[in-house]
Amino acid sequence: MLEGCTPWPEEVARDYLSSGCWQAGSLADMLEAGARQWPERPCLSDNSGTLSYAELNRLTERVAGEFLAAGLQPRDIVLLQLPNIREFVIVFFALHRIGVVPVMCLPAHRHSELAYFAQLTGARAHIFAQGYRGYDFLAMAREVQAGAPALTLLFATGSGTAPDVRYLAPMMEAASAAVDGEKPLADPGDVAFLLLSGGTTGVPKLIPRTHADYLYNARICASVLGWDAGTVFLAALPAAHNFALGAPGIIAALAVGAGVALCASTDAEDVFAAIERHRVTVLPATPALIIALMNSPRREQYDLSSLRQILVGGQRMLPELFDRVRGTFAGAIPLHAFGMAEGLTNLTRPDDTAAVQRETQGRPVSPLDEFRIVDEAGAAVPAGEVGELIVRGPYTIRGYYRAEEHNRNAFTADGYFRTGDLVRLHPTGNLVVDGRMKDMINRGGEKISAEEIENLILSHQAVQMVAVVAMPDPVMGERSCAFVIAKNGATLTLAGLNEFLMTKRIAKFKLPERLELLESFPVTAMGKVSKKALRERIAGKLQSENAA
Ligand code: OOB
Repeated sequence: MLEGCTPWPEEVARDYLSSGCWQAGSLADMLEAGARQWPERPCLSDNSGTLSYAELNRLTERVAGEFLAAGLQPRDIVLLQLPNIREFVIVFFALHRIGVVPVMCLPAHRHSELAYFAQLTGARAHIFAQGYRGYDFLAMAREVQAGAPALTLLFATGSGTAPDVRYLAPMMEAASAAVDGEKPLADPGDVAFLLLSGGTTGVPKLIPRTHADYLYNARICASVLGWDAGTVFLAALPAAHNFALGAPGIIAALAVGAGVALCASTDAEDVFAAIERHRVTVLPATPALIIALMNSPRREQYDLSSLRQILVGGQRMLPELFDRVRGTFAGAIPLHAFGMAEGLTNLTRPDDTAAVQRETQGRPVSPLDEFRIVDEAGAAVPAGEVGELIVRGPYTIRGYYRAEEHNRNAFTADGYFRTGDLVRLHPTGNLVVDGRMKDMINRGGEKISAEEIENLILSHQAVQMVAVVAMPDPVMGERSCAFVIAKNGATLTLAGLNEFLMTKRIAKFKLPERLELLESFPVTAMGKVSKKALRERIAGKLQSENAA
């Protein structure tokens, strides 16, 4: 396994292999098998047209050859930062063909996140989309490169003439297929890529997912959902995120010969147009996205009748929202996807009763997922009571990348991952998410680590103390609110604070959306800042403001 990663214990790995859930072969081998089995089937569609399985595989081979020619080698790590365009999928599989490990960055990430990933991993390349959404990714890439000596290669979408950049458009047309025959066969235990954690600590953690674990995760999701060649999956949520990538996601669709459509925007009209154009059957969405789609006045103008499954996850879908989705998209069932980048995927099933589909967040997709619901001492809570969900299994990691100290707390001694989610067992055996223990803000499915932002705010000269908490929001579920005690005589506005935070060059979605200045913070019996009291305070304040 890649250095800095925690393998499954040997005997456990042997069981996963002998039971057949882990199989030989890499993600690239999966695509190649698809190209042999159903070469002409539509595979990948975006605004520029549709590629068949054979075409996608051929492009992947070419780009892999070009990556090798540029100097990338098996086990190198690269920063992959592409939006939902065909190059994302082509590059992703090309890297796997040659055993290169991408860090799955989001297009929203900026200098601060990328520089950190580059330094932590010793990444050798950065692959980005030129000018995507008007942002100068090249300038950012060069700056990141300046602080990361191993990062010698830049790859950009399209074509161009910058001497320090290699362009993907000509690479996709190159005649080379240099990888044929010399492709390293991935060991099932090899790390395929590093996903980003939702994050509860000062810096985001990287999650090593192996070829075998991810393929199993994806395949079992597809099977549970009954996907087949007639399925068309739409990725409008970021493809680099576990929900759209494989749990269930793009990989799950390609594993069963289904079609994948990509939409580079989550604007309601763009999503509707993609559904109509590609006759999409499965739409994964966050509650915030599904609310935006339902609230859009343009919905009636599109033919959305192909939709069969609407997977809602990233955040809890309340029963009332479930009812609204059902009433709005006739012919499609809303299903809960309660997953995490660390592994465990829970789904409600298409054949669950309506009550179970409405009221629970599903159950683990694999019979080999072992979960427990425990109290603070780690003892199982009585059935039906709320406790922390802990889990281990064939596709849940045993450790974050290069995070030994953090891992000691994040996992139990016997290898269970502490999810930080508070759940209870429904009488049917499904899980109901009741809350969470982890200190993060879940902004429409996008996770913000409170500690990460607090550390930045603390470096502002006017700030003496800070606590960032979630405040309720009807669309995003939560938004972040910064409570600040200013230094004597100093003052601060939200605009001023955010201007300061933008100089730290972080992803914009992490900016607080409200600032509350206090003289002192409420504390717990232990004398710690009570975030619970702060959350209640801002929730109460919002309520009275809305009533006024
Ligand atoms: C997904 O993955 P992450 O890694 O961005 O976030 C995981 C966390 C969970 O631990 C939980 O706190 C929350 O997001 N969450 C949900 C949820 N789905 C995720 N909370 C309540 N209800 C749900 N349905 O968010 C993710 C990964 C794969 C599939 C779906 C979501």
